[in-house]
Amino acid sequence: MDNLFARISQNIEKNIRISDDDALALFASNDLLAIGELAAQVNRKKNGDRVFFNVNRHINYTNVCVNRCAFCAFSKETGEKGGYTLALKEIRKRARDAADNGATEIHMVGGLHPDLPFEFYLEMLEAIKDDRPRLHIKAFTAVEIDYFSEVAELSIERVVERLKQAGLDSLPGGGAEILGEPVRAQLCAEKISGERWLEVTELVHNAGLRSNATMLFGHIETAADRVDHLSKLRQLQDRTGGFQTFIPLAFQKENTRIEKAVGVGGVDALKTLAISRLYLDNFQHVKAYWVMLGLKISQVALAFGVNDLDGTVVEEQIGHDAGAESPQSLSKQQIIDMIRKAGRIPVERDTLYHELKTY
Ligand code: V47
Ligand code: SF4
Repeated sequence: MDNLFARISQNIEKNIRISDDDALALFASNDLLAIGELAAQVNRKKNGDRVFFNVNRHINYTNVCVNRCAFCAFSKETGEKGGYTLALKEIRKRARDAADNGATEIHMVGGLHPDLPFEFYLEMLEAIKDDRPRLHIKAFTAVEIDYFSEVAELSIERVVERLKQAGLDSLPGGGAEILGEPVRAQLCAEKISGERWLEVTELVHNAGLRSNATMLFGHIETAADRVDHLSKLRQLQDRTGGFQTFIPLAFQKENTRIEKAVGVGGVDALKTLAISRLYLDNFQHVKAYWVMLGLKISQVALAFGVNDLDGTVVEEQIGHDAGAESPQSLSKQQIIDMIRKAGRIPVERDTLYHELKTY
């Protein structure tokens, strides 16, 4: 095992990327601090002592969805109690309020609604941009883009072009789940395949939009599934360079059909973040999404290769419907304090990682 750490450390020095076998060996290792130190070393080289955050607001425009992913506690069938679709007026109001309270980004995703026309999504973007043209709209996962192309009977290229014209600035990283098929079939059989997620993402990058990548972990997947997932992302990033940030999402099990999952403990969370940092040498940023990880683990993650704490969020539904115990929202000051108390330098960024202010 000592050899493993020495070898990886030397490889980092020589910019040799870590192999799948080494990543698997790291997952099998219990030397959390050694893994964390290696990841911190890589992050220090890439990003120094600075930790990014942004001021944003999430808007989940509908929870009505034609899919039934086993891990999702958020979605409802048409007509089911608790199903909702926000009116354009309400979406507009939330975005306006967010901008007036200092937000630079709207993060907007939703279920695959059976009846909404493609124009609805275009109008949402236009309405937000109409009111607050400077707001960056990060919206729609590759899963939604694929669905719009079906609904509108347009190619992916055309869908992306229309969304861009209407105001779409970048894409979040959802819908990736676990990209490898055996697990994906059990998790979300109706969702687009992992291969299609990668294909749509590649087209999005080719159209000049940046996006993020996520990995939903801590349910039924093995370490080998995680490494395979990372490998697929690293290969796509080699081709496009379009990914900005990697975000491992810790599975929340309440109200899901995988309630028996052991869930994600602190050790697994930190190990997964650190190994992701080590493996994804072509990603500039690794984000600890505090909504799913909790505030304390997210703060500790800053010593395990993480350099981004996402944002203020304001109102989160996907994780909280599944039992997440984190708050719904953080103030800018709370995020700054979290970063400072970890001995790091808080930097407010916009969605594309332009630095807005160092605290
Ligand atoms: O794709 C669903 C996940 C994702 C659960 O790009 C769950 O900046 C945990 O992608 N437990 C949506 N996770 C959220 C997402 C995201 C979040 C924050 C920032 C960014 C970004 C992207 O949430 C879904 C799915 O993988 N999810 N259910 C659950 N029970
Ligand atoms: Fe629908 Fe997305 Fe939930 Fe799957 S994860 S059921 S696609 S809202």
